[in-house]
Amino acid sequence: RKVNVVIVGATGAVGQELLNILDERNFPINELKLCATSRSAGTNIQFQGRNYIVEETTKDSFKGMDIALFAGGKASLEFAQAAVESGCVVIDNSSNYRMDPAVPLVVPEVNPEDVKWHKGIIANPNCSTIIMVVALKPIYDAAGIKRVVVSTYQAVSGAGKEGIEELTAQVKAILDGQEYPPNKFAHQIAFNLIPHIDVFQEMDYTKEEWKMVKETQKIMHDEQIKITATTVRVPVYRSHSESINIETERKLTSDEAKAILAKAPGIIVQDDVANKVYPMPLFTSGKDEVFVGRIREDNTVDNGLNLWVVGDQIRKGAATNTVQIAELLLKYDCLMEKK
Ligand code: 2RA
Repeated sequence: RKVNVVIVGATGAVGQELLNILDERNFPINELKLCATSRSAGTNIQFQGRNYIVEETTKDSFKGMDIALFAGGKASLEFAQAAVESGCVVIDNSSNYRMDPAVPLVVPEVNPEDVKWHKGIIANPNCSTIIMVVALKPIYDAAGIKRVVVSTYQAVSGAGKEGIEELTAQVKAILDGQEYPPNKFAHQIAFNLIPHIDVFQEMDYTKEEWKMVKETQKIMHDEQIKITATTVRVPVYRSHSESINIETERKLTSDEAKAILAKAPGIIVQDDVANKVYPMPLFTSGKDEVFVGRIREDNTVDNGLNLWVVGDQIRKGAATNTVQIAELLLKYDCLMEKK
């Protein structure tokens, strides 16, 4: 079956990647519509040899469409309900609906079946959460998880185009002996790292840190997992990295963990320290898998493991995960009646 797809936010980084992934995965599109804010309306975009003119998103943009892919931001607050009323299933990359109990929050390698109970909106989790849960799930299934301590090393592209531009311009300016005051980031990001992503909230944790806690518990259907996170912006263009310490219910040796992770969907194990093989953001960018290495036992607790996990946050952390959810809608035949 071929379906009618509308992308809201088609001109941004995630929107562009959504188009690449729909094309690469040969998603069965009948009609495609590209929408964005009035500022980007009129932009020409090529897709599969055809030219598309980006339209301004309105409440009528969803008539006759089956699936709406929202690239992120505030648009879903304004338009998701109109899309659902038109009989169009929304897959939303923003944080607007993620913690709504009536909205499934889905990572296809972890909780694919949650797609089945959607009532029109399905939320795509935060990028650093997606990358972490893909690696946690096979460990959880094999040995249970009591506690997770995670520190992230997040690329500047997680903060959008301005993040990339600020790093480039600041590096150049500083090498030329010039000043380049921070704008997108709270402090200089060139030759630095910043332990602060998004706003500070309760207990002095950032919103990004709370997302990793709460979204993980919702996706894994387990509010008992204890998670504590420190999220850090680093001067890397693309791919988020995460140092993850896991306390399991039952003992897993590092060899067992390696074997389990190597068989798990969506994961590539890169772990050969004798040959200096481990995942690095420079080499995971542009890929859809989550890369896991430095797999070792934590000998300070009874059942402890350390993992180093890296993934392209614009692909698996956003666009690829969104398109995989759309594929599940077709697989489980759970689109809505068009109105
Ligand atoms: C970041 N998690 O890297 C965000 C993007 N969603 O800033």
